[in-house]
This record gives sequence, C-alpha cells and structure tokens, in this order.
Amino acid sequence: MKEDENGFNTKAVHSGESPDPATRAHRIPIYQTSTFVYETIDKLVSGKYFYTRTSNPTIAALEEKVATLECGELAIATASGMAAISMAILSNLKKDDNILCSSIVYGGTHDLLTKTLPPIGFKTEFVDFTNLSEVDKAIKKLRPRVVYFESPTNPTLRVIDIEAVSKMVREAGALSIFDNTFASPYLQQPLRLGVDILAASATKYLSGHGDTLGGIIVGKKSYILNTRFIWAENLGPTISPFNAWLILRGIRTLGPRMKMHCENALKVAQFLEKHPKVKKVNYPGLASHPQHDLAKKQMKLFGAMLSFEVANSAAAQKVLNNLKLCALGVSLGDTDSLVEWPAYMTHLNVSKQERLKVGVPDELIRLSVGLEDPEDIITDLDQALAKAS
Ligand code: LCS
Repeated sequence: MKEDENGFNTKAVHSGESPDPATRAHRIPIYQTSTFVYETIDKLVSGKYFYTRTSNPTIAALEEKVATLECGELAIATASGMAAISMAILSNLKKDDNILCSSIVYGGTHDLLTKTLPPIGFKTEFVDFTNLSEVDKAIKKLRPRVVYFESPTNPTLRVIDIEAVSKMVREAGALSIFDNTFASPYLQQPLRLGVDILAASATKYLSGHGDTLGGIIVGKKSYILNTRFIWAENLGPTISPFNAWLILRGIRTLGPRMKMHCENALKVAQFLEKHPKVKKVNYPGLASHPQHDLAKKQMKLFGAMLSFEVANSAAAQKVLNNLKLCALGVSLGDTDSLVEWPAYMTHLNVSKQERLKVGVPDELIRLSVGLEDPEDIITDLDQALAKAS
C-alpha cells in the first residue's frame, strides 16, 4: 500500500519517520547540531544537510509529516506560528501589493497586518468573510495580491467557507493563505479545498502538550523551495531540533487527542448553552451556530475551542478569577483546559470599536477545552459561574 492511501492516524504515526539510518534507533534522534561536517568538499557538495538554519533531519521529519497530513507537497517548519504566518505573507508580496483579510483573526496576526506591515508599504483591508458577496466586492475593488483567513476564527468561532473563498481568490488571480491552527489537519485539510498556502501554529494541537512553540507553512513544491532558500535561510526563523522533535511526538497522537478534545467541547458547549448566566455560546457544533451546516460540511468534528458571553465585564472577571481546573492563560490546544479574556488578552490591541463590530465584547470568555474528564470541566465552570452576579 502506498503511504498516501493510509488513513489519517496511520499517516500521523508513520509519515516522515523511519529508523535512524546511522544507528537503527526506532525514534528519530534530536539532531541537536548547528552544522554538518564532511570529509571532503565533494562529499559536502553532494551532502543532504549543510547547516541547521536551512535544513536538519529532525526538522525535515516534522516537515514531511505535516505536509502529508495537510495533503500538501512540501512544508517548512518555523520557530512559532507567527514566524510561519509572517513569512508566508511576506514571501508573496511585492512592492505596492495589498492584502485582504477576514475581519476577525488571531490578535497577533491582526497586529502584524495593522502595525508591522503598513510602515513597510503593505496595507490590509478587513471584511467579513462569512459574507461571500462582501469578499467578492472587496477582491474586485482592492485587487489584493494575498487573501488571508482562518476558520474557525479566533476567538469568535465563526466558520468561513474555505472552498468558496479559495475559488474567488483563484479566479481573481490572487493567492489564498489560510491558518489551520484551530482545526488542525485532523478536522479539515484546506489545501484540498483549494487554498494555495497553509500557515499555522504548531504550538497548539499539533504539539498538543503545551510544552513548545512551532509553526508550519505547507504548499506546492516550487513555492516551498523558493521560500526555504530565499526567505527562511535569510530571515532565519528556524525551529530548534528539540522543539521539532516534541511536535513530531505530539502529532503521533493528534487523531485520538482531537477526537477526545472535540467530544469534550461539545458536552461543555451544550452545558453552557443551557446555563442561565450565559448569554451566548459560540461553538460550531451547536445547532444555534450561524454556520453550523457549513461546519458539518467542511469539518470532520467541530473543534475544541469555544467562547461564551456572560452578563458584563465584571461577571467575566468573576468567572475567570474563580475557575480552578481551567487555567487562566493565553494559548490553546493543550492537554489542560485554558481560559482567557480576549478583550484584555489575545485581542487587547484591537480597538474596542473594531472588537464590538466583530463580536468580541468585554464579556466574552474563550475556552480551549482540554483532555480532562468533561464532567470535571463542567463542574469547574458551574461553580465559577455561580459566583458571577
Ligand atoms: N494562529 C492562530 C489562530 C493562533 O491562535 C495563534 C496563537 C497563532 C496563529 C500564532 O501562533 P504562535 O506564534 O503562538 O505559535 N494564538 C494564541 C492565542 O490565542 N493565545 O495565545 C497564543
């Protein structure tokens, strides 16, 4: 059987990995070296590895595993998700190019597009990507080079039609870049839906254990080779071999972890939806979610990220201060449930006016549902909600 015909979990376990040719170690070693030395110039010139900033066997194993799972040709692993996203965007821009972006994305990405890129000449317009006619209008008006989006969105959990947006972008001769961090390749494979380039944080579900940072860019061979040698080699966003090894280890259990994360999240979302102190729950798996049918069509399960609104900002603080099992901190996709306050944490730099427009009021709490027993997560939320007035 060819490897690509294997199921997702088989690929997650095996792809990119084979016993170490030098020692027959079953697990790929952490090639913790900056350079590779050769006996002669001839051997150096024909050698596969030269310097870890460009390539390294442990990092290459991670790249092959993620490229296989995302159904892409090749990948580049980076030191963080933001390194992947910034390099994916910059490597596709030329002087005077514009970017079109979904109105709600991770706060760090929003900062990159509104604070880092404008002074060097790249402007971004934001529109609501759940409204396809707005996307169409904006593409025609702006003529962007890059169209950037994520789904489900952080922290509002809106679902965007990946196939429809990618088609519009392709027909306009632009490039789509998609962040698959929240879903992971277990839930959706955007490159198969027509996205040109995938960029994501590997810090979250791919690693899965909250003990490392990493990022990944996946795409066509020509693009990835050019980006590796022209951009990655010169900007130097290389992941450490140790962090790559941790993420490789995490991905082997991505399927079973995601399944359990999603089952837990659905139970928590259903509990929250019935709770009298909760005004609104954003979770694509609930029938009340505005894009529930699209989520059913586009995703295998509904993910493990959700957000919910309580009465007001003071009530949100009370809930956050009283949670015991769910830890208060940014990040997500960890074994442990993590809660955060988007208005004051991940999306602090987005203006209040903009936040309110895209559905991030002060009373919104985001929860990354972990792998604890769901009853325990629910008990914790229940006791903290009881303390909110
Ligand atoms: N994309 C999304 C959707 C994210 O949520 C994050 C980080 C990134 C990219 C960046 O990845 P990193 O550089 O951290 O590996 N999201 C975070 C969050 O929501 N809280 O803390 C980090």
